[in-house]
Amino acid sequence: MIVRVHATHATGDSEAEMNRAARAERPPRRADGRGAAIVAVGAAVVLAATLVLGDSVGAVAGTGRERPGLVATARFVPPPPPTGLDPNPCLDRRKRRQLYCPDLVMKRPFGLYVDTWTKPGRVLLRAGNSIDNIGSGPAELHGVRRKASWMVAWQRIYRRGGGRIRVRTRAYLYFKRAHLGLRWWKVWRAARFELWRLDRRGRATARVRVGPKVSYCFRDLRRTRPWVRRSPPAPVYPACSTDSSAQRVTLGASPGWSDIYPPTYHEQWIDVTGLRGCFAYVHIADPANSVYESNERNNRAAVVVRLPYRPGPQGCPGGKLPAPEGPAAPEVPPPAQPGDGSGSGGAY
Ligand SMILES: [Ca+2]
Ligand SMILES: [Ca+2]
Repeated sequence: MIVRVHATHATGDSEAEMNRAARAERPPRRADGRGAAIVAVGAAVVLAATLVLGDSVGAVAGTGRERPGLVATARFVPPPPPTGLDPNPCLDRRKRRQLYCPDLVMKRPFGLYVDTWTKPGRVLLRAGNSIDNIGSGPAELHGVRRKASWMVAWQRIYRRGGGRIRVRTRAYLYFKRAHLGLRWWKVWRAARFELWRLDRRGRATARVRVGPKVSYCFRDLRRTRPWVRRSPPAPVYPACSTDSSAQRVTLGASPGWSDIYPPTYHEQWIDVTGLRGCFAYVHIADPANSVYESNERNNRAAVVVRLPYRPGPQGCPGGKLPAPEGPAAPEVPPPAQPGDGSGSGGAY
């Protein structure tokens, strides 16, 4: 399968950054138990540093205890890989007949422009994105607080006969600092920006850069496809929560509605410094498969750009991306492992 990229002239918390933070913050394991002492000292240092900076801490690493109304501001450590995953019932012919399943798609990146001031010395190519739900049911995630900055989330899928089911996907909600200088409860790894180099025939040959932004708050911002069946006339999922004391948060995107992020928003860019030639600028919805959908292979959209970027005709062949990698999550749940973030006080 080839995904055609529209030749045209034409939204941070990267996973790499998270992983670096995790490596930096994880204390070395000691057989003599000194690791625990390091954790305690580290937690005290984080708490002190944060208080000095005027921010607040909701949970001290290692205690697992929350203080309502306060929020961790230290660099966070990602949760362990989720275990106990359910299979995707929306890809099961028999089961999906009983369900209203979501189907996320990504609009083509829009509003591209060069930004040389956000990161002095670097060239950022910004673009807006829009995550749309064209399925028959909402993409709804219900998070339950486990750590200061994290919630484990379950997906709710509504039954055609009434009621709903709950499935464990790879979803986590993250209390992320973003636009307006506020923290928002967002879906971690809800989308990803990628830049692919194109050959002379317009075929994508290598992924050369990724953008920093991966967290988005699902919401009903605009009803862009009112013709979609079961599209509610009014928003069901309003603006995302900034409540630092929230213990439960529900995020979602209704059928026919879009969650839209302008190119000016926080981390809506890919660093294209030093690159020349033709590339596909790709936006991917739900790259980690946090949301089970009726179609997992239509989540990408792209435009072709020539770098250094200038608006107008790009003079590049239409791009062809390699086939999607398929569902990001295995359809058969992996065996359970200790340390699952869905348990109480997951170890991170
Ligand atoms: Ca989809
Ligand atoms: Ca998905």
